[in-house]
Amino acid sequence: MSSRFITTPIYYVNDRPHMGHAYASVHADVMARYLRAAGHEVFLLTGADEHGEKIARAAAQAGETPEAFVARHASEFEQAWHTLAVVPDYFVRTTAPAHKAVVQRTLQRLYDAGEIYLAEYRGLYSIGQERFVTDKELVDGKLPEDRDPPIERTEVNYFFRMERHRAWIRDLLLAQPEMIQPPQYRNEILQLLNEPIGDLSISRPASRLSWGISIPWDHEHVTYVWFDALLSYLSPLGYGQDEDENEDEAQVDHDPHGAPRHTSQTSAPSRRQSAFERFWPSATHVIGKDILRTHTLFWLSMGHAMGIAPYRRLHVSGHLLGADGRKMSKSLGNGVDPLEAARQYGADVLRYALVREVSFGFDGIISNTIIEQRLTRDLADDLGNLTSRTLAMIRKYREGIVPSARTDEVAERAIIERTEAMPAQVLALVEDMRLAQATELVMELVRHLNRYVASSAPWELAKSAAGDARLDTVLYTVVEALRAISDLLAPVMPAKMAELRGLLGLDGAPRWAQPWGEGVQAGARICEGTLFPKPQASPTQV
Ligand code: ME8
Repeated sequence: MSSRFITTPIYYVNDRPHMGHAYASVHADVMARYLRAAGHEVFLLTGADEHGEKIARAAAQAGETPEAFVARHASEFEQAWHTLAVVPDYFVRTTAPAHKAVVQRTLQRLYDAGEIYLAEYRGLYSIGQERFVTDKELVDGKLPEDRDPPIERTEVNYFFRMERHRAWIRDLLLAQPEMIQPPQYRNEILQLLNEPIGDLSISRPASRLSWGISIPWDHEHVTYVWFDALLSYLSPLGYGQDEDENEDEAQVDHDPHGAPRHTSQTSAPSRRQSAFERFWPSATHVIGKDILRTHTLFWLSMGHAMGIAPYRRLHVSGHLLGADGRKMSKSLGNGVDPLEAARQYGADVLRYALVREVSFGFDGIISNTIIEQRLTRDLADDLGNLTSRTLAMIRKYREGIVPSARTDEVAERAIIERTEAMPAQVLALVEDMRLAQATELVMELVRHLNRYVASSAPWELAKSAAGDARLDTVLYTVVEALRAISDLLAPVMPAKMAELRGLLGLDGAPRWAQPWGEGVQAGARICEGTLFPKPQASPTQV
C-alpha cells in the first residue's frame, strides 16, 4: 500500500460554492475513492482560502467582520462537499493558528536565507485575481477573467526572489514531462519560462489591508494571499514542525473498512514518519487553468527555495461553460447551481455528469439539459434498464433466485475477460485524471451487456426446457457483470452503486477487482427497484 496525497484548490470563501468548485472537488474526490479502493492510503485535502483583499471587500460589503464572514462561508463549503459526497480527510482554513505558524516560520526562514527583500513596486493590480498583472496579459484593458480593469498601484512590498528559480523550474519541467497534465499546460508554462518571470511581491502594507498574516519581522506588512494559501497544502501535514510539537498535525488513521479518517490529535514524540514525510512525495494537485501560473511559477519556486521536493503531479482542468458557451460565471448568470442540481437530480447523477461530460483539461458545457441527457441516456436507459430487465427476468423465470452459470460459450468468456481486465484499465486512466474515459469504458461494457441480452433472447430460451441451462448462464453472467460494474463505478456514484449492490442481493462494501464468480452467488435472492428514475419534464430547463 502506498500513500497518496490529493488536493483540491483551497477555495476563496467570498461567496457560495459554484459549479466550477464542484467540478474540481468531485474530480479530486473520485480520484481519491478509486485509489483508496485499489488499496492506497489516501489523504484528500480541501479547504478555505480566507485572507486577502477580495475577502476583506466582500466581508465589508456584507457588513460583517472578516472573521464572521469567512467562518460562515467556510462552513457553507464544508456542508456543500458533504451534500455532493465529497469526503475530504481534512478541511484546512488559512485563518487557523497552525497554518499561520507555518506561514510565518516559512517567511522567516526564507528571509534569513536572503530569499526575500524590501522594495518599492509600481504596477497594475487585479483585485479579482489578487495579483499584479503585466500589460501583455490584458485584453481591452483588463484580464479576460475579470469584470473590472486592474488598478495602478505603487507601494513598498517584500519581494521573493522568484526569478532566481526560473532556470531550475524550466529544467524540472523538461526533465519530467508528465508532471503537468494535460501537456498543453506544461507547454504554456515552458513558453513563459523562456523570458524573465521577475520577483514576486509577497506582502501588502497593513495600513491598506490588515486582513492577512503579519510578516513576522515587520508588522507593518501582511502576507500576500497566494503566498499564504499555497502553504495550506503543507500546513495540514505538519510541515516544518519539530517532532515533539506537531499538535495540530492532521493524522490519518483508518476506520474498520480501511478508509482513512482524519483526527486531530496530539502525537507522542516518536520516530514515526510524519504526515509530511509520508504524504508529500505523492502530492497531486487538482486545479483549474486560471490558477496554473500560481501553481507553477509561484509554488515551484517557493518549494525550491524552501528545500522541499516538487509536487508529483499537477492536474489542470479547463473551464466549465454555461449553456451559452461562455465561461460559467455569476455575473453572466449562465451557471447551474451545484446544490440545486444535486437536489434536483441527486448528488451521484451530478457527479457522473460532471465527470463523464467534460473531459478534464478541456472546456465544456454543463447545463440542466446536459445533466438530464446523461441521466436519461447513460444512467436510466443503459444502466438502469439493464438492471431492471435482468432483475425482472430473474423474478419471472427463476422466482427471484440467482441461478448458476451452466454453459460456457464464447459470448460469456468474452464478457468475463473484458470485465476482469477493466479494473487495471480504469485505474490507469484515473491516474492521469482521465475520468471521462474511465467511466466511458465501463459504460461501453453496459451497452455491450444490453446487446448480449438482446441477442441471447432469454424470453425465447424460457419457452422450452431445452433453453434452461443457457438461460441460467445468461442471467448469471449479467448479474455478476452488474456487480463488477457497481464496483467499478462506486467511486463516481457511491450511493447509487451501493443501491445496485442491494438490488443484486449483496451487502457490505464494494470490493475492487473481485475475481469473476466471487461476487453474486447462485442461490442469492435479488430485489427489484428503479435505480435511476427519469427526470420529470420541467418548463424552465435550458
Ligand atoms: O483561485 N470552470 O480560489 P477560487 C471550472 N483561492 N472550474 C472552475 C471554474 C469554471 N468556470 N471557476 C472556478 C482560488 N473553477 C484560490 C486557490 S489554491 C492554494 C488557492 C475552479 O475559489 C477551478 O478549479 O477562485 C479553479 O482553479 C478554482 O475553482 C478557483 O477557485
